[in-house]
Amino acid sequence: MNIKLSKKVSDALKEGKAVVALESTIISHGMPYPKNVECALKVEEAIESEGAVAATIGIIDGVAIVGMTKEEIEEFGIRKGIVKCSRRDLPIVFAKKMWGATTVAATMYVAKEAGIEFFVTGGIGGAHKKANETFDISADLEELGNTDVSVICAGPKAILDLGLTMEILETKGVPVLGYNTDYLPAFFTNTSPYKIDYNFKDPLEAAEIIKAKRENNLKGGVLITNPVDDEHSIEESKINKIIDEAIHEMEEKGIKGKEETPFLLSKIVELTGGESLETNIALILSNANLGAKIAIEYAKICK
Ligand code: PSU
Ligand code: MN
Repeated sequence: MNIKLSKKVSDALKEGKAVVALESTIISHGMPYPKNVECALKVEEAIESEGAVAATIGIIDGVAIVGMTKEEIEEFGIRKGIVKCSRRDLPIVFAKKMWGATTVAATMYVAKEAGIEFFVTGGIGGAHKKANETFDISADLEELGNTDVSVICAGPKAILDLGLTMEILETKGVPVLGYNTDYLPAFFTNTSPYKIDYNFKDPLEAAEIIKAKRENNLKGGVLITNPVDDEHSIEESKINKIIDEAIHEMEEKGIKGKEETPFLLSKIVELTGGESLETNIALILSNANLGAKIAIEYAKICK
């Protein structure tokens, strides 16, 4: 096995304590330095201050570390050449002893192997616009269909086709829950026209739904969406214009495949004059608080 748990994480799991996994693509490919490292450390603090244990996941010299140290997180924020690692990249990165920043899909896989039920991130990947022609559909959706991990996020990024993304989640049997909302949050914006499957009002309710999914062998993930607060939500028409501009530039430059999401995220930061980055950080912190609370309720009802 190319997976290693920190002592803190492995002790917490043995004792049935709440543990929350975190990804590293967001650190290496999702945000500029030094905000990426600041944000990653703040997210860990937020989880721990709720009383859960944070486990940031990344691959170092071919070993997936579950529960990275502060120094390792810092290194993921600075080091050049860390591979953006989705499920298909894992065997290569393991065998070649490379460094890999895990995406939602790869982090879910590692979390499941480690025995962690909860995973907090910013936004998941999904069906890209024009996916009906390009087939560019994030492996995150496939992983949500197959892997028993609950993912807390602020919705799929609005750089995606949200309607198509919801259709695929339905096909794969992934329940989409919303925290005090009937509509799917769209990452930078806290709402969209798409209805989610259930509006839950408190962390215990979400924990009970996850427990019911596990007890009834309904394989796969649960997607828990948490809308960003009004203060940080960027107006839909404004962000959509910027997204269109970013996509246009991406197409002109011929950027494709796994480079698309990192390019779009950094272009949007540039075009919003840094506003989208502040929103991104605010939403992850809020997801961390919510995720930790759900994990704690879950640990209580599963005792
Ligand atoms: N959400 C963010 N920032 C990110 C990502 C999501 O706020 O950097 C990353 C996640 O790791 C996600 C990945 O799994 O983007 C999706 O990439 P792709 O579309 O290439 O599958
Ligand atoms: Mn893709």
